[in-house]
Amino acid sequence: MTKTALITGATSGFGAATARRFVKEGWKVIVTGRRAERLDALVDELGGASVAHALCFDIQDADVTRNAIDSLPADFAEIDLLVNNAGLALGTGPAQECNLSDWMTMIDTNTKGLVAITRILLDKLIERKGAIVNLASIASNWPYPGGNVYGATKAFVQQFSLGIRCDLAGTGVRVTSIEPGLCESEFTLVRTGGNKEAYDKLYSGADPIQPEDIAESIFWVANLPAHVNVNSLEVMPVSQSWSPFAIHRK
Ligand code: 8X3
Repeated sequence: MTKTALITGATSGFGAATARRFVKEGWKVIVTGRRAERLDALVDELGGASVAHALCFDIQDADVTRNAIDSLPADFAEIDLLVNNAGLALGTGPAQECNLSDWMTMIDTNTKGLVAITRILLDKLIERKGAIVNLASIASNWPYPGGNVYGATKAFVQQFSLGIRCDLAGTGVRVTSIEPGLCESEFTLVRTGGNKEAYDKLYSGADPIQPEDIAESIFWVANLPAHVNVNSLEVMPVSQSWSPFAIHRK
């Protein structure tokens, strides 16, 4: 039986790579995002309307999300896997210099949007003994300067994943938190407000993770035998590790 994955934030990066990975293995995908042209182009690239369906909406609004899910055609209405990838970071500066509206946008998208679509799809996922893969971050686990609200939203995603796994015990639904580290994608351009110089500097000589690496992790997690649940999976490039604690001296 053909399985269907709904992937949020599929217009670039992890989301688009994940859609490609699953379609390659015979899955159908629902790709969601805010940029209709990119979604339509992705659907074409993936093989058209028989294998991919675009849902264009802003995940920050729960009512809009519910309407979008309700609009799914019958052949895309049964969902086996939810990949909660939509999310963003805005800013790299210290908290005392941050813009409050950037913080609210991250909270609305990374936590409230993710919670809303998860709740809206839970009955369908339980019906199919499906799976949820949530994109958290190494920022869920490790604080770093400038991570402030972004890291807090990703810690929420990780804890929400573990929490709903408790509630879903006995349903057969699997839940995983994936925690990527330095990855080369549009994510960094968004975070730096389109600063290509900062983007190039961050990745220079770092051999970062590519979106396809995370798509591979998601595919692996979602295709393990039904009795296996990966709770959390932290993935860094080999070039990334930890520094000593900072000590401010007088
Ligand atoms: C993205 C990875 O290192 O920018 O979540 O926090 S990092």
